[in-house]
Amino acid sequence: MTATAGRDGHPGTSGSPAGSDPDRGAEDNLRRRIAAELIRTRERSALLTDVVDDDDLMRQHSTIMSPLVWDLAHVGNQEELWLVRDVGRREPVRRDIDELYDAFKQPRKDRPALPLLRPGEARAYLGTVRNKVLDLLDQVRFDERRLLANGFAFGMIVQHEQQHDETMLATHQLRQGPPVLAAPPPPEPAVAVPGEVLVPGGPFVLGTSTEPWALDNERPAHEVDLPPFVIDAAPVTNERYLAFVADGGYDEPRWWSEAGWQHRCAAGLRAPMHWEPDGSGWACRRFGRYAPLRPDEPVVHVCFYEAEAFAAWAGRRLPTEAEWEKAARWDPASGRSRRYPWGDEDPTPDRANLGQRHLAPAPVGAYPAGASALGVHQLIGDVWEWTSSTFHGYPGFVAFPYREYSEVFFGDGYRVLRGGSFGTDRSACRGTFRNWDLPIRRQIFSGFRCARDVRPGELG
Ligand code: AVJ
Ligand code: FE
Repeated sequence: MTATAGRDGHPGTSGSPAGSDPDRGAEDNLRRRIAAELIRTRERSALLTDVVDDDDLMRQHSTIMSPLVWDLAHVGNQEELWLVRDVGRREPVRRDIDELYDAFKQPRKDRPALPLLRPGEARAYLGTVRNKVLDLLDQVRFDERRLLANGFAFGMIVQHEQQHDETMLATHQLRQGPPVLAAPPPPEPAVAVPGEVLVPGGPFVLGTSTEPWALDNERPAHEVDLPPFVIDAAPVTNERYLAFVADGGYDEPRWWSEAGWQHRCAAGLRAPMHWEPDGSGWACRRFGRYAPLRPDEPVVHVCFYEAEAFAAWAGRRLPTEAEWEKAARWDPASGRSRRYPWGDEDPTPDRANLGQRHLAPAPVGAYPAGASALGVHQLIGDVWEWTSSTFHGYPGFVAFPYREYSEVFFGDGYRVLRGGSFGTDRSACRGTFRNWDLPIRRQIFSGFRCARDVRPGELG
């Protein structure tokens, strides 16, 4: 959403949060922006579920994914729990279905066997909940509770629905059968992108305490001092990844971590997910269509272990999430951390490949307007980028508003991904946004870029 720019690390320039402004006009403006975001988001959920028939919606396309109709009703149930019941203090619409749509109570593999709402019932349920929400949005006072400050509860629900929309898009990619989704191709490269960028050592501000709709795991802002490092100016492309495959990288245990090699063998990995042998080379299947691999496109559908092995083969490593964020947000001219690589303004179509506007990552060089102050390209959009970091709370972390969003996933089991993919909505990514998944997962739109330490003498 268009929110007041957070200016972390510069107390003197903190924007005044629109929602806490006692002025009625500012509150109405926030209401209008929230309603527009809710409606825009629901259009996406509808598109993703209207393009297939009822049987297809009820079916499980992969045991690691939910039936699409589960995601749909779950989105409505979260909206009911947080906005109708908690924020609006209204009577439950369907208390009887809470358990069915509780992700912690229902393992994914069991979801198709549950007595789920049929597609027509699910759509009607979402409509009933949404009408109540739009009604209560008109009456809500944003200064009443912390949960409502700057419209946070609504922003959290918008981001939740958009995250499930991205998950539904990944389910579409796993679906068998003819294509049902279409979009224009991403833009062509407009500039040549250098190989690597040097990021000077020194402190910078990581995370945020001011971004109005930032989730709990992005908070609080805190200073981190990093030694200098070098990071790829663009995500690793199919061309570079193909060289690793062709060099026998998948058959050489020395490039893989112990856990990575074990997984490579158990899962029989030979190439990224959705790559298919094509004569002597490879093609890829994307939303039901076959296409040759485009060399200058970021590689997508690799797991953390594959990213880690490529980096070792290339004589590099994955960046930590702090390194990724410094490359993305740190502005050497001001010393300040910006909301996005290009500055504090919200994403626009010329800055980043987001929101399912295109159904593929864009070739390297297609988004010069999205480059960071240091000249690092395509950090936001295209592909989620694996980092070497495990998922933990920042110093001073406080779960808000519920432990189950982030805190229960803290630990060494998950790896952090940054930046968002072509399937991520602009409301659900920013310079501070943290995604996480198991290191074996690759049905998500995941790629990576490499980093390395500075070589002796390189700093001049
Ligand atoms: C942040 C993408 C890992 O999909 O599991 C959705 C988001 N949390 N419903 C997920 C989420 C609750 C979450 N990720
Ligand atoms: Fe959810």
